Amino acid sequence: TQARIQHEGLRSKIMTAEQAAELIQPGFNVGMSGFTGSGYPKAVPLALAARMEAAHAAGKPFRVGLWTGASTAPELDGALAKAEGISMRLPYQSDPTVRNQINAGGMFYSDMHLSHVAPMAWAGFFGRLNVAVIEVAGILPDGRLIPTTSVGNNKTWLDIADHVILEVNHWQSTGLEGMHDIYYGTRLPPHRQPIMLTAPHDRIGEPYLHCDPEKIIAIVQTDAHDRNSPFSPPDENSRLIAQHMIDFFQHEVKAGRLPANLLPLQSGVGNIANAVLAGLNESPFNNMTAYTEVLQDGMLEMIKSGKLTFASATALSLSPEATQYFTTHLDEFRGRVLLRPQEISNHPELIRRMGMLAMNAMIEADIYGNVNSTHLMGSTVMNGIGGSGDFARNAYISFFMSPSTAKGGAISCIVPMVSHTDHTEHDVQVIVTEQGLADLRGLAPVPRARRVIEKCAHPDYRDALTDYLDRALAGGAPGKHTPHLLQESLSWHQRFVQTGDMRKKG
Ligand code: 0RQ
Repeated sequence: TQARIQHEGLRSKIMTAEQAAELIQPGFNVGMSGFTGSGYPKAVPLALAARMEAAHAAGKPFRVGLWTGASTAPELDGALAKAEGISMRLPYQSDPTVRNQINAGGMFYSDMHLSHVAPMAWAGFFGRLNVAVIEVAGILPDGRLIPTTSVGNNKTWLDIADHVILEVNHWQSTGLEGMHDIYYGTRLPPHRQPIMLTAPHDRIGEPYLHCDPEKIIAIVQTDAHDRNSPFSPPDENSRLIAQHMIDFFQHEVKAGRLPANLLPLQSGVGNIANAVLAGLNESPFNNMTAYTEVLQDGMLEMIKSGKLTFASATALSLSPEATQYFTTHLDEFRGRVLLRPQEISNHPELIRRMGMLAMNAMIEADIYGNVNSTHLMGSTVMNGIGGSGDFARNAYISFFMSPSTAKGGAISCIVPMVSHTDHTEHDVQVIVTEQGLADLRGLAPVPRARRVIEKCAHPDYRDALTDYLDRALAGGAPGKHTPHLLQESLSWHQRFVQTGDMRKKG
């Protein structure tokens, strides 16, 4: 305890998770740490959920507004949702219980660009933040805090919350000290200044979080590991998508449109993203860098092999094996990994300046290149937009990747019109499926559609898509710029909802 909590005055605030949870009242807005299963508080949310369940059993309402960095874990999102204790959730989630409640209409969800959260919270757009619950690795004698495996919105929650509860997690390696870069230079308009970061390895801040000790009302000690989702090896479709991407990069280097070591990489979460990283690790490219949101197994492997010289992120999201390796070989990664607040890791100014290659997964794309990252059949939310919009709109080249079909072929991921739009045709430059890669840069809508159908659609759906476009062009649509048959444009989704298959029978 003495080694982790070096501020003497603060030791008097040590209490149990149950005692700390008593300090959170119904109707509060609570800002918690946590990003993609890393660095979230592990004890107070469970104690809070128990308090909520007891209140509900006694017929008393007990719900809070829950703000985080991004997705957390079953002990946080899962437990609070199970207790029916979340009234409003932002900005990103991927928890099955939370998802079900949102889709059943039992919880409001504000799905936001991750770079927008901190400035909007500062501006007061979400109301008052009553309490922050933040995991740290340690407290220095002067009260500065050592962050853990994610930074997310912690700086902002600590700054704007009325009160702060800290969880000091003894499982988190003290070796993480020095691997963070917390920037305190952001301002609200009209006081904003340029952010002086020009390369992924630049340090512009300091290794610690600040917090006024007067605001700290509780310190809870834990010894619990991060979520650590297991990592599945790439499947055949992911491997094909990765190969298309690498062929494209090689082509672009030859054409002089990309440097030999590429440009800073951003890679989304999931199987496909990991497969592309695995492919890059086997590729001829060297001295690559990453300026990304989440550092997952694939990037760790690239650092280990020396292919990737530096990775900047806001969180780790590693498998149990990779976590084990990372924590026991921290010195290998010191100077090559830096974690930053998400408003900096995802900052449009920096993404545009560095000229990034943004690679994200999608749910579906339409023939014109509009992309849906968040909704199934138009109305059911899956996870959220996360950082994909921050990166896609501002990247040097933005890629969206998906298998061409889902649910055993019953769904085409290339459709006449997307059932929900997260990334408009203007933000989408390259679409990739296992069938091929459609480079849409500089094309008008009709040639874009021809290319998407030819390169990306599954053969089972290609003719139907071409037929749709031909009929729209031939006179079914009043305009020839982006021809659509309005009665038919969402009929594929409607057919799936009714019959379980987008294909016409017979
Ligand atoms: O459902 O498991 O029930 O079959 O959707 O699909 O193939 O497992 O895809 O895990 O890579 O996630 C876009 C959701 C892809 C993710 C998305 C069904 C499919 C399956 C999931 P089942 P997969 P992945 C930075 C970047 C937004 C955030 C982002 C995501 C399930 O990548 O949330 O980019 N992205 N962040 O069967 C209906 C379709 C479908 C479909 C697939 N067209 N219609 N269902 N499915 N296509 C990171 C952060 O921001 C934190």
